[in-house]
Amino acid sequence: MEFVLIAIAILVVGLVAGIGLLVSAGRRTTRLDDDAVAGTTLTRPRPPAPQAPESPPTPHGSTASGLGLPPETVELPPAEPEPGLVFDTPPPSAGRLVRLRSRLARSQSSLGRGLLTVLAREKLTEDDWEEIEETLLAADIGIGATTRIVERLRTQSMVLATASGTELRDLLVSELTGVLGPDLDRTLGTERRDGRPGVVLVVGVNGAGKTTTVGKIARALVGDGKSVILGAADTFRAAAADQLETWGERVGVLTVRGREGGDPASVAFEAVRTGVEAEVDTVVVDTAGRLHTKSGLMDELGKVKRVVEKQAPVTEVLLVLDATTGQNGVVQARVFTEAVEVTGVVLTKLDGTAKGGIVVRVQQELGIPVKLVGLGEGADDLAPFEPKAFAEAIVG
Ligand SMILES: Nc1nc2c(ncn2[C@@H]2O[C@H](COP(=O)(O)OP(=O)(O)OP(=O)(O)O)[C@@H](O)[C@H]2O)c(=O)[nH]1
Ligand SMILES: [Mg+2]
Repeated sequence: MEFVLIAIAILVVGLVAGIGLLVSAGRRTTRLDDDAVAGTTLTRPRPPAPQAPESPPTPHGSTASGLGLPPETVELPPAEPEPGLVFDTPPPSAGRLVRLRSRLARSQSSLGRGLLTVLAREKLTEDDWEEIEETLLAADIGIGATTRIVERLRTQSMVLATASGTELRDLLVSELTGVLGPDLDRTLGTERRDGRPGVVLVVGVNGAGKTTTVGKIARALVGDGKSVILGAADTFRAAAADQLETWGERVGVLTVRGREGGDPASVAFEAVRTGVEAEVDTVVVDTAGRLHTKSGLMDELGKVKRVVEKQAPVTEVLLVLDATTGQNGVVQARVFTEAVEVTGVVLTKLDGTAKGGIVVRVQQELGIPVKLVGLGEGADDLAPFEPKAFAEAIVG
């Protein structure tokens, strides 16, 4: 009996030690230098799982010298996967808008169905045209685009009178697509250029969805077979870096972070430097949305961009906008466009609003293309924006 008890005790101790080892292998943070000015640390991601051949090539290793401090070699993820550790395998980004179209159900019911009901009436009166105009304005499409759509539909009213339900729908989709800027260049600047990684800087007011979007972009890039490094340049709150690191760890992506209150430009610089040395495809940098003063934040963003460009040109500046904030959000956004040269807009939380037309207004008022749309809190609920697929989704 005693033998049996001793044997069980030995087994339990062995098991606990084994689990401990496995957990510590999953998450490792290497502090580059305790006295580093920026307190920058690198969190090593777990290696890619053997069953995910489409995972990005892992960086080869890099030296992380801290800022002006003696270089210290930091090993990035080993080429050989450690057994038992599995990463998420995100789906590729293509075709996501179509897959997520049901998320726009609120917009669908207020815009698509509303318009189709009126357009299907036998003879359209002035009151009907007013109703169409009001429906478009209520969806936040903006006065310019609304006028254009109504005028174009009116000139086609002879056609409308005899059109079938499907024909009406197609007509509406084509008019909406027309005001969504179908010819704008929405390519994301994530590719390597001149032997250096693409650098994506993500800015926006607090709560807009920046960190979530950076995480989702990293996943989408990994899903598309790219290698990625994240920079947690929101040093305003320590939790922000933790949040980002968690996103990265799930897909085996390295996060470069600094200490709370540290210099965001230093962290961004380190992230891009690490990306250059590791020869990754893309470095995505998250920034703070809040500072004590607005001008302080804008100065800081300008500095982050300038400092990063000592390593590699910033290939994309994404402004994250919360679609549910309407006009207010657009006004706030202008401040950012003055501080940094914004090249694309990410419109988040489109799943939470009936005003899908905000895409049109944002583009027209800021003169910057919407490149990505956030359609939920799920890890892969971010889609490249495609005007026709979007128009089809909101018409229903
Ligand atoms: N429904 C929905 N929620 C979203 C979307 N994108 C982000 N969110 C949520 O919005 C909240 C704020 O997102 P964060 O990514 O932390 O926002 P942030 O801009 O980084 O905020 P700060 O770091 O405080 O400036 C989180 O609860 C996200 O889950 C989206 O497309 N749809
Ligand atoms: Mg954040």
